[in-house]
Amino acid sequence: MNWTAPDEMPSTDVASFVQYLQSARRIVALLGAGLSASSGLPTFRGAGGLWRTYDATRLATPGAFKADPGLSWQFYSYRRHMSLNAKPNRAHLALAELARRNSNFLTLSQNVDGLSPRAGHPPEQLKLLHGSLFDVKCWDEHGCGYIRRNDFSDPIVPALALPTVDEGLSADSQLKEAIRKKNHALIRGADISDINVNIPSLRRDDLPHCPQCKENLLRPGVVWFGETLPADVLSDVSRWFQQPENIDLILVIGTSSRVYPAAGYTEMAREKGARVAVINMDPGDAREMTKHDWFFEGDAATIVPEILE
Ligand code: BV8
Repeated sequence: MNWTAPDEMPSTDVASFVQYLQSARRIVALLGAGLSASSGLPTFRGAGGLWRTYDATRLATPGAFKADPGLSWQFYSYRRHMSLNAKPNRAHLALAELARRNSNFLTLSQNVDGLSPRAGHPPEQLKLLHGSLFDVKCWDEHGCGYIRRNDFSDPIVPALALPTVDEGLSADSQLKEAIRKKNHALIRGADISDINVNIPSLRRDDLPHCPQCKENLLRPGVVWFGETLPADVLSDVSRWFQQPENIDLILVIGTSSRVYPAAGYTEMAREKGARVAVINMDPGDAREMTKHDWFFEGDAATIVPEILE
């Protein structure tokens, strides 16, 4: 990890950043879960974060889906539900505005919550590195190639409904009760494995099925650990980085920069001449990042509109 040597502490001076931003032409932003924290969505590693309450490698992998598609779908259905009920915050809106103002600005988002698209970010300048909760696609190594946008059904199938507590238990009370307990654990942020109820996985027939090939399940259109990022996204991003012109600035917003290859784009931008501005709630996380020129500590939803407008 390249530390910023003490005598080269990053600047916290907004005026110098704003002055530089005015002259910057090619700008890239790398976004993480911290950008959506103020919209009420939990981050991954932070207090109460999704990773703290479950082991991401247990849930955000193909193996987890194969092992228990019902558990995986409940995890993603719960996050779809939360994201659909969240709103883009002022940082999402400011980044969309910057993209409209500057066609040489590219946003690389690790977030799957759909908030940047809903903020009106020009789609051709927004690359969703890890896919989206609101795409569904045919599941299996080969699959039939079916992929569709689905940001309208919550839940995507009745079995994934978050049952209300006072709901009467119907004939399949065992299943409903189990789902209720598991979902309340999810909502409480408890670790699912802590529940000492032997929760039967959802019946395969109750899970979303591919309408095209009819036999495979549908899966969430996110990139799991161990999966490569979407080929079209990777080639668009590398084409942008390979343009001969230097990059003037990278904004690293609300990310712990621990997941690769996404986190590697900061160093790549620096190697193309970019100056680095980090916006993060945690100076500790910022210190572990590659050498940076500005560090603005605090909530992205407050800082980003201030420094971009
Ligand atoms: C791959 C979708 C090829 C699913 C996610 C080197 C090169 C290549 C690969 C690897 C490598 N080293 C290791 C790997 C493997 C792996 C990896 O990176 N592992 C990590 C754990 C070390 N990478 C992969 O598997 C990738 N695939 O490389 O393919 C390949 C294939 C096989 C083998 C090797 C290579 C695919 C990774 C994609 C995983 N999918 N999401 C889902 O969401 O369920 S990752 C997911 O977690 C997010 O998308 C995001 O990327 C990551 C979480 O990071 P953050 O967004 O940064 O969130 P976090 O909570 O960590 O931090 C929040 C930050 O915000 C904190 O700093 C906090 O202080 C700050 N903050 C909080 N509140 C605020 C705030 N800041 C401002 N304001 C606030 N209010």
